[in-house]
Amino acid sequence: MKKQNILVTGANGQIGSDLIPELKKIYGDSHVIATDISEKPNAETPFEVLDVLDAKAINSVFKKYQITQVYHLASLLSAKSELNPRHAWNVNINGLFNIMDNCVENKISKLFWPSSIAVFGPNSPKIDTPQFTTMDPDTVYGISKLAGERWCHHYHFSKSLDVRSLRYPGVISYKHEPGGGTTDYAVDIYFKAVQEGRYECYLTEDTILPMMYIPDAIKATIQLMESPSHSLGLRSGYNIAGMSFAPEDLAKEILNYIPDFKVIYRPDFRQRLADTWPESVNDQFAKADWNWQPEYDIKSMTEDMIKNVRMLTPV
Ligand code: AKB
Repeated sequence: MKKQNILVTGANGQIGSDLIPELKKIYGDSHVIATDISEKPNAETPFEVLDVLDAKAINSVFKKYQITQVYHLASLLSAKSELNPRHAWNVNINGLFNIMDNCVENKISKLFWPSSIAVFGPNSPKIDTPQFTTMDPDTVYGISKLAGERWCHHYHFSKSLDVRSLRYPGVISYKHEPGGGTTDYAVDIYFKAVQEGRYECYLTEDTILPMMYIPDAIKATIQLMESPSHSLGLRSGYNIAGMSFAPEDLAKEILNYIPDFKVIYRPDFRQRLADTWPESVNDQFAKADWNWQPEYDIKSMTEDMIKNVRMLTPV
């Protein structure tokens, strides 16, 4: 079998930080090339500084490492996108074009691109949101993710690009600090609970959103990418469900570990974004096409998060 060389963009972000070690286990350390707009201390190796808006630079990194597969994770998340719409469109869409065109030119065998539950909008059904339904996102991020999904579908059928995508719910992890999303409260709350015993939440206590613990998100990503192409009926983004909860549910779980934990609720501009997203999604296509099944619920995730955040917190 031909050796695979995997390129990851946005490698320093939340998904990249957990995905790269798993890819290295499969393909070998020197075959996973981490890239990002800047290098951080203790960056994964091999590492290249790469701006996804620079199509020529993408081409030369593809050639330098003889890349065969790409995980294009570089993106601006919802809260940051709302504050800088043009930049978000540029990175999220023109960056995607640059990657897809280079994938076609360099005959890349597979491309992964992350979509989001933000593709849904205020008129989408809120509960058990189907794969195919009304989609009228009115957030900057959601608009770019829905457009990106349509372009993925288009490149698959017009240029035979083997592109695969997931609509990630809010992803919860401890290796990486929250990076400008709306669902990030569900990461931050654990750190503040352990470190300060108190958290100020920017969403109301009863805002239910679809969420997923990082091991499930990584498992879904790799499982989708390892599936045979012919089994995949969707080239836009698969709905994947993990769990659904509101800030008050998470606070209740954390109280089992930190009994005097206090949360105060001060909704800000992110509330509007969350209000337009589903509470839960229907993932029947992911289950049918590639046997998707999550492992973690709010209880098992909280046990693991508290344990790991405590280990990361100096006493
Ligand atoms: C965000 O909150 O922006 C992301 C997402 C739902 O895609 N986590």
